[in-house]
Amino acid sequence: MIKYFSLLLMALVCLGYQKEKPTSPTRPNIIFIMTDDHAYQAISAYESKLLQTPNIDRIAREGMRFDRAFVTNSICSPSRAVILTGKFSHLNGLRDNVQVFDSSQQTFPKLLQQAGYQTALFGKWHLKSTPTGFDNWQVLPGQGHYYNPDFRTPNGVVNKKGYVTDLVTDMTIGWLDSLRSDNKPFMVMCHHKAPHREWMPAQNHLTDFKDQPLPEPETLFDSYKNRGNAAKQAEMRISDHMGLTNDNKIKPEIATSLGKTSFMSWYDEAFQLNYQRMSDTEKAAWNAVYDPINQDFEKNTPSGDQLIRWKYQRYMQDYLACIKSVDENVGRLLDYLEKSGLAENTLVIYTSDQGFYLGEHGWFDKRFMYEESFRTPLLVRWPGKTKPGSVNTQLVQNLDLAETMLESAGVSIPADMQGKSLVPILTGASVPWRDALYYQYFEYPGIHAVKRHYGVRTDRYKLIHFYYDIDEWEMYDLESDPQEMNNIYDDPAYKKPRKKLLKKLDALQVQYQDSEALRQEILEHDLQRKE
Ligand code: SGN
Ligand code: CA
Repeated sequence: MIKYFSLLLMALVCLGYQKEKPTSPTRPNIIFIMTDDHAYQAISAYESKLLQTPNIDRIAREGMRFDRAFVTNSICSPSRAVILTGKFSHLNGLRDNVQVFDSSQQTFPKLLQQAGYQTALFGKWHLKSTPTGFDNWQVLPGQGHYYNPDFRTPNGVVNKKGYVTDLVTDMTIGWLDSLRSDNKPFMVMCHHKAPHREWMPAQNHLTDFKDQPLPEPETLFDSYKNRGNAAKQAEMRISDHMGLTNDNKIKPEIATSLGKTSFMSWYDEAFQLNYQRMSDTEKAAWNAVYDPINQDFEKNTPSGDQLIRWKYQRYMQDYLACIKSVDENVGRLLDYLEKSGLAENTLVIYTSDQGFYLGEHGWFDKRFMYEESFRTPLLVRWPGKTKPGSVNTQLVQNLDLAETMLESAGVSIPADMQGKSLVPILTGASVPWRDALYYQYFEYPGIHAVKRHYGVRTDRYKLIHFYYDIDEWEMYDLESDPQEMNNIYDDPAYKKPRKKLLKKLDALQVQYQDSEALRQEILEHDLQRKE
């Protein structure tokens, strides 16, 4: 009897113990903030010469700044598909902005959802298919609009009044607020349209950079000497391919009367359509700023190098003003986390879908494996886990983000994901890390005419192969030539590192299951599609 009694007692003690013990350690919430085309050169945490971004910088100050964060394919839809799947473009099936994402495949939001996370997505999506893996979503159709945009929702398209960056943040905060009584962890993707082309600033930032001359990059007048044909033939030069109307906000009638017609005539119409989205009050505030710019332009009619300089300044004034709204809204979101008591247990990630040229090499846009577009900003705050103010210089990629979020949530990483979780880096553990990155770009023929290429980047060197209608190799010594002005592929002095890079490239293609045959197959498929 005593024996049974003591057994019962033991069982009760065990039960009681189990009741008190949490079923699992507290899982962090995750806020993933991603901008569109936000260059690291335009974030003050990265020592920008162009503007201050105090709120974005807060994430770096209170967390970790990654100085060597890159993408696998520097263009919007593919980057988003890589982030969702943790797989390179040739495996997740979304290689360019034209294709439709197969949203029936495995993604990290789905895995988090299955593990009990509440998930949501607000803002830019650009994957065409219906978002899956989210309890709640409201996304911009295609590129979306800056003023009074439409949103696709599970219940159809709705129009919202306001400025897109504010609205996307409102939705994110609104959703977080609706979860307050719930004790399930959450993951929300807050995807801004800004600062994507056509760079339309919000009403409260219209004049932020108006009278402030911005420093020009050293390579604004690049002649592409010592580079291959890909750089020479790309159509993304501020001089020749940036539109005076849609991009620089010169009224089509003024541009036409001065004989400065757009590189692509539909830019003029796009400008009108964007302008017409504004309310009368918004238009009046807009005109008060842009009419004098138009009048000055008409009076001074800059040409030659002066016109390039003028276009660069105009471009930067609008681009940076769009970022000011992003920064302000990142501040709103961080303040909300603070006030609601969520900050302590929330992992905050800030990144962009890729980098961007801010006049370097005379360009805007992205796509190339050259540093400005290959690199992307990456700032992470994880209270109690990541040492405030830390800086990391390891080679990391957007391919690693799905794995990172899964591991932080205690969810196992599927074997077919191809990146590496950044959790050990974030928590200060020392782990063996990769010594090279793989890159691929497919959208050619296509807008901006950047040729198909792939390549490898190590700590010091970069090797790129441009293919399809050319067969050219480029190699750069990033230590002696950080601006990538001098292709050393055929330089006998670099024979040894070149050989090593070629070998590394082969190894990475095997590791990531990419191959010459697959590229050929993809090429044939894409060309057929374009006919
Ligand atoms: C639009 C832009 C391009 C840009 C692509 C892709 N032209 O077509 O300049 O490269 O989007 O951008 S625009 O005049 O319509 O703005 S991405 O970020 O979605 O990949
Ligand atoms: Ca983009």
